[in-house]
Amino acid sequence: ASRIHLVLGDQLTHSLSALADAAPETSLVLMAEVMSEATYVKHHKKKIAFLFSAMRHFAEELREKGFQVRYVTLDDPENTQSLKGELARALAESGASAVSITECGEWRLAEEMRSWETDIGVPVEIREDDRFLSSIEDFRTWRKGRKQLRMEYFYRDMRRRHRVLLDGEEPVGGKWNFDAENRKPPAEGLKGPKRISHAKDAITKSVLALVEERFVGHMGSLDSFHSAVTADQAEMELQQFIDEILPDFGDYQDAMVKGEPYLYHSLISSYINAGLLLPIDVIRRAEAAWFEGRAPLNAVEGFIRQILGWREYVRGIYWTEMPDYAGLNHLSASHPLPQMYWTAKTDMACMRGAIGDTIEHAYSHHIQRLMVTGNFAMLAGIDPVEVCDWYLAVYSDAYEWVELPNTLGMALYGDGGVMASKPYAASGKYIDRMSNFCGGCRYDPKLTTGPKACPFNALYWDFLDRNTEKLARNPRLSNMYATWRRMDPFKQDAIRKHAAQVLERLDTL
Ligand code: FAD
Ligand code: DLZ
Ligand code: SF4
Repeated sequence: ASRIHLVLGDQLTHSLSALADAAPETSLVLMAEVMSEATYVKHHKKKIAFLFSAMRHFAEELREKGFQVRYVTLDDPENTQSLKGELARALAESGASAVSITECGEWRLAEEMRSWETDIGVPVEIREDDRFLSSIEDFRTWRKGRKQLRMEYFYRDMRRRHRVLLDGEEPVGGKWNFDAENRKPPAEGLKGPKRISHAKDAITKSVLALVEERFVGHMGSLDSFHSAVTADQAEMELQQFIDEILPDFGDYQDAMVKGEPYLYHSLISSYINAGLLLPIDVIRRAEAAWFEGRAPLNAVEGFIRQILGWREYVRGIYWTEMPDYAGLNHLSASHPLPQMYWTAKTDMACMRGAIGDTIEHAYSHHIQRLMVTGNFAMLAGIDPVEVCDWYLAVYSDAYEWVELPNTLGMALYGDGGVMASKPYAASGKYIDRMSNFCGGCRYDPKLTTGPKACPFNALYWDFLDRNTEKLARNPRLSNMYATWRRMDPFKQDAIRKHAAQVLERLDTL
């Protein structure tokens, strides 16, 4: 072969730019399972199993299309356990003299790749990842000269640029954003539809055995693994979502129900992020459901905004803010991450639910990530590096380009407002309204002090109080600060004392 085309674990797309000029006669496609990628954080077992099985299936598909594929398994005795090592070895053994790669999703690896050409001594061509709908350069241009970045304006531009849900130049339905309709609390007894569970084939079974053996001590269990591992299987789930679930996506987007990890969410983030589904295809399918009258606009617009808006926006923020971004700690938060994040052992029913779902499924939906585990970490002042490492490890859809802005920026306000116009801080009252967790909790969302008080409540006021200097000037918080200032000083004092006690016993809540 004369050229090596490297395909990373989250690049499992046949139209990938690295493969654009691949030809069976002259090309060698390289894929490698390596410890350096599998352990830079302690990824959840289900995340590693999903990715390795999907990688192996993708390699099979390439072989069926006639390509030569060099696939290095994790337990191959010759495996150098790093991508650079595997590339160097493949070059030496194949005699190839050039390399094609699609730009990768994490700064850490992108930095490393910059030196490969010199280190290995052959031309390494790094191509744009055109699976995204905005290139990094487009985003850089978009943000240039803007003092405050807001997703909403980026999103409108993207709607126009890709002509999504448009009527001429105007948004269908007369509004760009129907979010106000998407905040319904859960109705009594709300249950999500039953989801597809994929059978495990021989490839998946051998991956599960490998992961069980090699990743002892990583979060999770593989017993209930049922994920899609091919594009066809991911497509089945997308089809079910569009037909049966999307119509209710909008109404219950922010709702949380005990024992219902999925509700009306699509569960496709790991598939899109790994390349099994293309974002533009997903968007067109949802759009068609509205045009054909199969789903209401608040659901379809809300769903499309997550993919065409938020997903592209956070990626743009990541690549235009890194590398400094990862070190920001605007609120000087420094507590260690409480043990409950690894064990789900806590009397706080909402935290137990959200973390329990995470341990079981390597998934929890957006509002649980943002308003339960994220909100708690922000209010308690947990060190953002520890929080970000946790999110990067435990979700099967987690890659730093998407995890970091969501965690550091959106959930923790650690970037001081690059991502969000105010901290998403909320007390137990919000969780009580949007979920059914509080009914089964040892704590009471209506109490702020005393042994039964919901820990979120005192922490909420204490968070505002502690951060007065940094936050009180934010006009979107002025009502909350006014309420705090009007509060009886004795009550304020009791809240501060209770918050201090809560912070002392974060590991026994
Ligand atoms: P749905 O609710 O069905 O949404 C549809 C799709 O929209 C998702 O599949 C996803 O591709 C996209 N999307 C939705 N919200 C976002 C968002 N805020 N940013 C980017 N894309 C979005 N998402 C990840 O893909 N990887 C992560 O590592 C990740 N970490 C997060 C950490 C925190 C603290 C928070 C608050 C959010 C994080 N998200 C992350 C965003 C979001 O929570 C997940 O994309 C979503 O929960 C995935 O589930 P779903 O496919 O059922 O999504
Ligand atoms: C996440 C991951 C894991 C667990 N393992 C591998 C692997 O063994 N080989 C590989 O090519 N990619 C893996 N990945 C995905 C990479 O970490 C991902 O491509 C980079 O983080 C850039 O997004
Ligand atoms: Fe969570 Fe507080 Fe409600 Fe308990 S009372 S479930 S801790 S919000």
